[in-house]
This record gives sequence, C-alpha cells and structure tokens, in this order.
Amino acid sequence: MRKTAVVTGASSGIGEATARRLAAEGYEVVAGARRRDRLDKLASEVSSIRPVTLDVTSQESVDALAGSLDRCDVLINNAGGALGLDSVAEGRLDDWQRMYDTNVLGSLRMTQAFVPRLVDSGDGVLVMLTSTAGLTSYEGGGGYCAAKHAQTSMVETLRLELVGQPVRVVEIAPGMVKSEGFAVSRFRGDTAAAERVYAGVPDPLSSDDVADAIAWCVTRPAHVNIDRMIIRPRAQAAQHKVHRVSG
Ligand code: 8X3
Repeated sequence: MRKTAVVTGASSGIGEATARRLAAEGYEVVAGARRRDRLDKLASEVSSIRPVTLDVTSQESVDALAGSLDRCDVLINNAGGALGLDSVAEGRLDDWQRMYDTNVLGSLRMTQAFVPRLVDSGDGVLVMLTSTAGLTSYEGGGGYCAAKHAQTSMVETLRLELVGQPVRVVEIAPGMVKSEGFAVSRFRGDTAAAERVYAGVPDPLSSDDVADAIAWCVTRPAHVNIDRMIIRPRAQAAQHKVHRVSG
C-alpha cells in the first residue's frame, strides 16, 4: 500500500509545489485547502493527488478530514501566511488573530488530529513550515514573527514529547521565497507593494526549492531526523541583509 501524505494549504505556493513533489516521490497525496477549484485543477493534472476542502481554522473541517483517512504517513503543516506589515504599536488585532488562528492553531489542530495516525504508520513524519521569521524578528513583522515563533516553539516541544515514538518531527524555516500569493496576501492584494519585496533580488527562492528541501527531509531513512532546515536564497545572508541589484 502506498504511503499517504497530507498537505495543508495545497492550493498554491509551497503547499502546491510540495503536493506535486511528494506525488512524484510516490506518495498518495491528500491536498487540503479552502480553494477547491484550484485543488480540482491540481488533481486533474496529477492522478495521485486527492483534493479535499479543508479549513484549518475549523475544528470540524480538520476532524472530518482525519476521520475520512485510513492512514497518514506524512503531515505537512503548511497552511498559514502573513497579514500586514504594520508596527506592533499600530498592528490590527484582527490580523494578529487571523495569523495566530491559521499558522499556530491551524497547525495545532492538524497535529492533534494526525499524530495518532503518524504513530500508527510506524514511520511517520511531521513537517512544520515555519519561517526565518520564527527565528528572527523584524520591524513590521510583529504578528507574523510572533505566530512563526510560536510554531517554532511548538515543533521543538513536540519533538521532545514524541521521542521514543516512530515519528520524525521536522521544521522547515524558509527565508525569502517568491511564491504565488504570499506577499500579495500580506499586502492585501497590492501587487506593486508585493513586487517591491523582491525588487532587485537576483534569485529569491521558489516554492519548488522549498518543496525539494521538504522532500529530501521526508525521504531520509526512518532513523534520520532533520530537526530544522533554514533555507534562504544566496542573496539573503540574514533577515535584514539582502543583496539587491538596481536596474
Ligand atoms: C517569509 C519570510 O522574511 O517575509 O516567511 O518573513 S519573511
């Protein structure tokens, strides 16, 4: 029986790229997201991808998915994102709440629902998509950095708590990724503002670069746990140190 991977936020960006990549690695992939039309298109292109409507902010939705699956070998907690680039002093409470509910509590809901399946699989892998924003704070990053720091803490705690169980716990912390949607969502649809994030950066990471890193971690032998992978473009030496060329 083929191994099953569940990917959240699979309708675009890193989630979609990871669903495609794990399917290519031989997994049956359950691709979850709210935007069902996009998932259906993805599934029409890749036969081993099964689309499921999933809202990680809804306990009912998460429970319905967990109850419908016979097995889960790999869980990719990818759903989430950033909203706004406001200072802490001026940040909108509802943005913070939304970021916490998707990134942190969404990952928690999925983790709680799927850890028993991962244990049952005999070689489970849980991958948490955090960010370099989970390791370093930056101006305007307030709510997003706080949410990503919480996820980093959650994944560290989980690894301690699951030691002795047949489950690997992996954190992927990407830096600057030019993915469809991330910056556009952060700037509430302002595509010009989103483009400025990457202006002059020779080669930001792509979603495929991150999916490649995830696939490598997941496909290591069962006793090899990659605790955390920090992955940045060559042009980004640190959160604030980005090489840009003009023209
Ligand atoms: C995205 C990286 O630098 O925009 O997770 O926070 S950053």
